[in-house]
Amino acid sequence: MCNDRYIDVGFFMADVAVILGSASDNEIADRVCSVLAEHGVSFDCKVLSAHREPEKLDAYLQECTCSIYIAIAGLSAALPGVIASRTDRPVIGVPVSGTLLGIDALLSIAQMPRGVPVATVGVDAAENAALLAVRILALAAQIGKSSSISGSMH
Ligand code: AIR
Repeated sequence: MCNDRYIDVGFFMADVAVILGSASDNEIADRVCSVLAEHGVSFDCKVLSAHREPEKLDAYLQECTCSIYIAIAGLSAALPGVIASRTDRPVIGVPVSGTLLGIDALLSIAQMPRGVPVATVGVDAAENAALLAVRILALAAQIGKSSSISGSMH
């Protein structure tokens, strides 16, 4: 899914997993993947609905070794929250407009219970989701480097 122009390296090698609640969210996913590709970030892009195919989503999450999840969904958008309940990796949710100006999806994604964090970007804000993922990865790389330096001093 997403777009053939980009290299989808597979969930066992990618830095970011981009998951869509439906193929109808593909326009948003395409914009996410485009920004990730511009920044040289590898990704795996899949359609997996939290409501329609929960077992398939679970199986994917058990196998996936990606560092960050970007979850794109509209309506009652449970997808980012369900992913965050299954992983301790950062999850970025993208609410999709379509009904109620996307307020339904925005609130579903933003109003997570304590202990299950999801970073929420604006309605249809595909580019910001990708840029946030790029920044988290850059910070993680920086921390990795500095901790190995400080480690060598002890
Ligand atoms: N959706 C799919 N499963 C659960 C949810 N919330 C969302 C999709 C899409 C919207 O429902 O993320 O934005 C409409 O999906 P569809 O397949 O009917 O076009």
